[in-house]
Amino acid sequence: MSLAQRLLAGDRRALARLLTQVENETAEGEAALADIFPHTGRAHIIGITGAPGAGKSTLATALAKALRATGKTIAILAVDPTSPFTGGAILGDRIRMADLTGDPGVFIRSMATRGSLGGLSRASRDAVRLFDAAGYDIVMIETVGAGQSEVEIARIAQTVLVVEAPGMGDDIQAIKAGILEIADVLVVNKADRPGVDATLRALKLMLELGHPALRANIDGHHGRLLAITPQPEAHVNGDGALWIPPVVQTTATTNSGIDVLIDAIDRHRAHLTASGALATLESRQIHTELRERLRELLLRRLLEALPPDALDDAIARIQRRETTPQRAVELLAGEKEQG
Ligand SMILES: Nc1nc2c(ncn2[C@@H]2O[C@H](COP(=O)(O)OP(=O)(O)O)[C@@H](O)[C@H]2O)c(=O)[nH]1
Ligand SMILES: [Mg+2]
Repeated sequence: MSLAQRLLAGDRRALARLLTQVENETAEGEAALADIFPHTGRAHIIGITGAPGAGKSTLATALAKALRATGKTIAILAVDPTSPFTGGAILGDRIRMADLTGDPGVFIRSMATRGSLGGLSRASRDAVRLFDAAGYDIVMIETVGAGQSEVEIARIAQTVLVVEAPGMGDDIQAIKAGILEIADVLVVNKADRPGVDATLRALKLMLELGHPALRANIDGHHGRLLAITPQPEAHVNGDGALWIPPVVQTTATTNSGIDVLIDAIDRHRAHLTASGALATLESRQIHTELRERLRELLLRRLLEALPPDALDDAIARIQRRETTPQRAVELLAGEKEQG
């Protein structure tokens, strides 16, 4: 039996080996991804993002435990785009998530950055497909909040949790611009710590100011809601149905608020399905992936077809101001004759 067949039959070792193949972009991994693709599209993919230390890993563990109690199976992918080392953060996660090891209904895997963010997002997407085909009901992707990576998560996930912790007080600067735009559920974790109310207030205020739908509500222009351009993937509002991100308080270390969070996640999934937004979201995600893959493929082909010195020659000519970058590109792409 091939590794792909073994994965589909529920073999954990085959899954682990294929995750490595996919991470290393091997031909065997590519072939397996093609074989398993028809078996994907079932899992609920949940992205978890937020600043380091907010409690994402603890929260993922608490969520996994509670979801296991309902019979669901869970895969967790911990992605660290900020550090080239599989250092402290991931080691800490291993310890936090140790409670879950030994349960055949849970699979935990970490992935550190190697090369570009684009490479990481591709590897994460493929890893999620492996988990999905292996039959996990829920796939969680945890990443460190590092700007671009949140957006990359939103491109893969169906439901995005943005996790904050008290301590920022009223300093709404602490919430990076743009992060609220990708949130489907806002989580204020460490609700046992002082300052929770201030954080909740700040978040709700940010939400009211920043969320186009809520802003429209406040303005009283209900009719305009349908005309609002949907935000990036995470906020597709199919058929005009509206999702306003709920704000949920949790204490991950004592499993407090986890049931409310699971309810919010379930409601978001139900919203996506009922509104038709799930299909719209998937079609946008495929669109993005195809563009990325096409870009890579065409660039690789073009570079392979060029004479070995073509790029260096172009650079030298640009540096001597004999040509411009624009003209050089047209020439390299074969769109203009040399002249
Ligand atoms: N007091 C308190 N500490 C928490 C809570 N959740 C997580 N922590 C602690 O916060 C630290 C960072 O948690 P971790 O899950 O690694 O955060 P991550 O970097 O966002 O994944 C750990 O020491 C956790 O035990 C919580 O709800 N309350
Ligand atoms: Mg973590």
